[in-house]
Amino acid sequence: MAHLSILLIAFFISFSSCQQCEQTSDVDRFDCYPENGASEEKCLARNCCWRQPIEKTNRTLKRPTAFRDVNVPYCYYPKDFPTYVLQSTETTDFGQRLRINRSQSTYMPHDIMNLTVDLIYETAQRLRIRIYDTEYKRYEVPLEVPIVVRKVDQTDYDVKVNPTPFSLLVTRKSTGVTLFDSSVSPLIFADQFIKFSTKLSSPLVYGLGEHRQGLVMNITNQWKKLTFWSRDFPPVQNINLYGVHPFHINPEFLPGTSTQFHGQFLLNSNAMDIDLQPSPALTYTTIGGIIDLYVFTGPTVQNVIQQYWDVIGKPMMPPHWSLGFHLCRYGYNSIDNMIATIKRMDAADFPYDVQWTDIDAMSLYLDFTYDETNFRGLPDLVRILQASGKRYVNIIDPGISSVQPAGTYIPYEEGLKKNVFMRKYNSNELILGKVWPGTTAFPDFTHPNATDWWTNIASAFHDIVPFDGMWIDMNEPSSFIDGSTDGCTTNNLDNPPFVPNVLGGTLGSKTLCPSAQQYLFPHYNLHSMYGYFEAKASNAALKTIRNKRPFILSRSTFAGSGKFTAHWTGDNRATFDDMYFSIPAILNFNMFGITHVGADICGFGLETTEELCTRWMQLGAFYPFMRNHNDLGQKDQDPASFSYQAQQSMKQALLMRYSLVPFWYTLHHEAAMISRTIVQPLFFEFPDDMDTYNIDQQFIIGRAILVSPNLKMGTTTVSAYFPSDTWYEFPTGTKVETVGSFTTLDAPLSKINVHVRGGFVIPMQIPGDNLIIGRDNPFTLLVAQSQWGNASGNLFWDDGDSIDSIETKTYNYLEFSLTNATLLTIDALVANYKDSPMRLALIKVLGVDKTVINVNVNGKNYPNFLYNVYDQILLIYGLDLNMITEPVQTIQWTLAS
Ligand code: MIG
Repeated sequence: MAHLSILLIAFFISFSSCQQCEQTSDVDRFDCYPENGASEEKCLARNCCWRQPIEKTNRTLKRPTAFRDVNVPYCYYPKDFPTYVLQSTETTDFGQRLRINRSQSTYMPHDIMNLTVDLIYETAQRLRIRIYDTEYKRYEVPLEVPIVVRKVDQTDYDVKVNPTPFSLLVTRKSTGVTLFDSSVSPLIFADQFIKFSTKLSSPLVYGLGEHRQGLVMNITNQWKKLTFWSRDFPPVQNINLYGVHPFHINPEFLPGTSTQFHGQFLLNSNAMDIDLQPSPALTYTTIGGIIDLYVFTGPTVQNVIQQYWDVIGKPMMPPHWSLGFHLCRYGYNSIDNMIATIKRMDAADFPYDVQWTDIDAMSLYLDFTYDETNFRGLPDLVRILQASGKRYVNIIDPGISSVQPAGTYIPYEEGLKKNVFMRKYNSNELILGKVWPGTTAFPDFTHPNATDWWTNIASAFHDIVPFDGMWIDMNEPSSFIDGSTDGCTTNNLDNPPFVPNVLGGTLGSKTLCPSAQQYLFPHYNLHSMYGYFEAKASNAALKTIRNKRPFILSRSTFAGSGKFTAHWTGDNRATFDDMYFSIPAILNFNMFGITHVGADICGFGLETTEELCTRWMQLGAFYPFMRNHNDLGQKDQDPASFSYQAQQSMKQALLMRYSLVPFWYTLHHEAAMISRTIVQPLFFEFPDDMDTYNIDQQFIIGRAILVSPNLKMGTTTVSAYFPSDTWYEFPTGTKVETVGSFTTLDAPLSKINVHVRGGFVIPMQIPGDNLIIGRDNPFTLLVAQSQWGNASGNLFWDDGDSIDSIETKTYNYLEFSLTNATLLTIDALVANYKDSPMRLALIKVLGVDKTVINVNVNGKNYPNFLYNVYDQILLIYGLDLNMITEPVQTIQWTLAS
């Protein structure tokens, strides 16, 4: 009987909401049953619509299956699905405060019936929408974001509130384009289930990391689910990975106008799914916190990035030495192997700056120890390296062994005393996991004592092994077991009513129980920020210990981590495919404000080949962060381990990198000061060229250097796209003839194709064996003329690793400008750093289409120049100009008429 009445009710509901289920197109269905095992009964029990897709499609349709496949949902929200209605509107200093409520609850437990919506008009280009429980304070992400109490008068956006059912519409004032529109699906706000959607303005979406995927998510014909919950797993597609960055960029294509861009950032650290569908639309489903959504109106893509970084913080300025080549591997296994590697690198004359060690150099995998048997003499070796201008970085994992004999392991014992370890739910006992050293406790880096404790134990080790930077691995945090040595509880933190599509199916998969206690909030909320807080503490520790600009490399990151750390893309493999995926990854991390980023060159897992490693060293020479790293058990892959011929190709790429370090360093300064990406996709610079939107096998460094690596095994050409502009080959300087299309370039194994864009002056330096040795080497300028005969550039230079050189203005800042195709000026706008001679030895001017008949330097005739009529290159050599003694210097030449 009861059974029958349930069926009748279900029938009645589906019948009565028939019209509400009408839909002209499948793509506008918003999934009401994303979990496994959807069925008609379960769907109807949620008051949702259950229908076969209407469109005949050759896609696999979403049927109830054992795994979550992503496609047209059978189960979707009817138009009248109960949701919130507007109760009141109040004008406030920051904008508007709305009260909304709902009278009917949903299928999720603990709906929050009364919500407050704050519309904060923070800047003319930045709107913040906060939706939260009117009565009880909920968890909010402990990220320091700007607090705006007074609205701006003029905004580039308009906000409209729809009262019943409640929804928000944000449009761009100038064009009317939709920037946010939540009317497409009902808002659900339950204690552990928050879901809302927005219409997108185009089906091209960028960002939403960390995931392994191509640069553009084109959802024209695609449903896509992205999951956010930091996770240690070798990067593969369609799973949650090490970091969490719920930020995306969406271009707005309007016929007859230049492309504009907007972005959104959901400030939420709980486990989350973001679904994309062809309408085009985006759905956020998060299981905690509040809705704290930023809308950035650009209108250029770099404006969107600036507006995002204004919220999360700008990237750190890295030390100069960290721009050099880094060499690492897991499994030197002994100091002898490591010394052998260093020696062959030096003997083969590779420029290189930083030597690393992995966990095999630890004693029993204990943090802040070294193996005094197999790595006997490590402290001396580090000092020897440092004496020759090299640096040393070692690895630290967060798990602190809790099972060492009493009195033998200070990091643990001090940590206990200072109360810094995470605890079990509702208990004073530590929560323990298992990592390399066996059973471990996990520091809670949000604890007020944690940074001091971390600094002290790192400092004590630094007294023994004077490391220069810290590599923080395994900080998702990763554990070899699920939950803890005692499993997890059955409470609603460990077993929420809805679990996003996380790898392993549960939140505690290969990490700690979400119910674990941290000082600020339960791990349930802070899990994805573990690496963020560890990076913050490590950055502070290094500042204290070395009193120099810190270098941290973190695997797990969250929005804002770039303030503290560099990043690498984790455990990739030695395949050509992995090499390709590194490009969208470094471009994405630049958008996320973690500009100092690279992938393990030559591949971490699997055995590399000479061809792959050569190609990858060539590509990696143009990553912001360049490190060759290898897994335990794989054969050596340092450049010196290959054939003489391969070495020459790798060396060529390294010399290209080292010669460009002044340019890189200046880009980092710009990133840190004015929020610009260091490397960027082509469409950032050529937004009106539709051919650029899908390009992710090439990228641009700064605004000026186009890198077109050969990513295909066994090939000797590459198909490269040259946006319509002037391009010159680097370093030769010859002009590219065909632009505005794909061109086939020669790309034998000995060559990586790199081109300089007309209109830019690139500051360069003659490379030394490492960046310390080469620091005072002469500079050179590469002047790439635009078609109008002008070019500009700049150079930031300081001592390379002071903490406060920017604040104290102890730096030099030069501007270069070419005008009239004949006059180059060097303007030392700031010249406060005098410890290093900034001698200019050579100027190379590209695109000089008339014979040069004489050259003048600072008003005096200068005889040392060569004009190459065939390649149209002017070389002014043998200079010895001190670029910072005079405020302005001029180099002028006369062209034959
Ligand atoms: O469980 O320290 O991503 O770079 O070599 C593996 C050993 C732990 C993972 C890192 C990798 C590192 C490795 N680590």
